[in-house]
Amino acid sequence: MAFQIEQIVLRKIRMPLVHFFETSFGRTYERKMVLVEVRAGGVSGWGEVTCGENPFYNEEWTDSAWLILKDYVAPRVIGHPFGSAAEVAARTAHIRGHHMAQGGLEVACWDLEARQAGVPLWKQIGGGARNEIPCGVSIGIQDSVPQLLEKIRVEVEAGYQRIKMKIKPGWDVDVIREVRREFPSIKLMADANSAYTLADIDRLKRLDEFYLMMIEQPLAHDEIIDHVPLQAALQTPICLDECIRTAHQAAQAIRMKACGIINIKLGRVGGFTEAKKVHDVCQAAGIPVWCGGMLEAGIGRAHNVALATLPNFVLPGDVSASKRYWKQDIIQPAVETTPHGTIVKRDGPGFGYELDMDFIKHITEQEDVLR
Ligand code: OSB
Ligand code: MG
Repeated sequence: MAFQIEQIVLRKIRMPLVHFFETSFGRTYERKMVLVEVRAGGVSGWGEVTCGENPFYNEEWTDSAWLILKDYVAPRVIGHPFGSAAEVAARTAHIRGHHMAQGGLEVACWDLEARQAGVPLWKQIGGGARNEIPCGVSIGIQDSVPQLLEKIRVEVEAGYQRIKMKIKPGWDVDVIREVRREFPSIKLMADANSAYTLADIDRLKRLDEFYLMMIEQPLAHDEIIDHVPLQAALQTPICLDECIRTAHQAAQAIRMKACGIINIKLGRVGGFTEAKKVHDVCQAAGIPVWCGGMLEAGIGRAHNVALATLPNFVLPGDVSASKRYWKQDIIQPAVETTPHGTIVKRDGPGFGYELDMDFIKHITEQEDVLR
């Protein structure tokens, strides 16, 4: 459906996390996020930029995303006659990197298009293969093993279908052994966020005895090639996250046998158009995918739910209930899970939740209306 963006409103919001979240690259206590509202013909579409507060997961951070959107993305898209949301990514593809900034705008355009058509976002992107998406949780590095075991117990009892634990050198083999002793039959995986190198191959091989579903991004954030010899040496499938930013890279990684699974994050690949391409490449090659998370607020979470209704999202993802991260979310109702660890897709127009505009205004630290 054709549209022409008249205005873009950027809002920088700040939200404290219920509990700090620690990965191999650091601790996060609160999120600073950019919300993107695109306005056309009296309808608004919404997106959320998923980058971190610092350039530690990838090169982007909240303030870089703000500048990229204001100075490079907005001028290229405002007033441009788009035939459909599927054309938006190509319009900003000359910008090197900064996929999360570009993606924040791109997903807002899909939401806009779905709202203009009066259909749910999952339908607009070609999803709807399942009514409920299977959910797992990502549990950060804790101060102690008993704390980790307690967190896992809470999430297993809440019904989540798989547990992902963050690892780094020194918080890996011995900790996973304790987890396995306590929880011998849960679906368990580990995410290293690039904390190892090929020199650690013997240490990583020791993880095979814990029959993990997968090990996520063990090697460098921009490294595909070194994962090839590592995957050949491991029984456990490698899942790539950070280093897959395009469908082309997904195809290369699969061809080289660098991984057995791919985590798709909307922001990391620049939005729905590229995410669908990654999905299709993986599906054609028989590589299962799941939907990753970036500690999103409600808009990003709702977009992830829509994405995970595409057919090849067969593994439980990192999309979980709002309350695990937020005392109050920016959407209503908050994202909730069923007792069997799923989230039911929404059937209203667009991403299917209401925005809590009063709360959004309350937590907005900066706002810019671009025309
Ligand atoms: O690597 O998947 C990751 C959070 C921030 C940055 C990177 C990652 C994560 C998570 C959290 O694992 C997933 C979630 O949003 O629940
Ligand atoms: Mg990851």
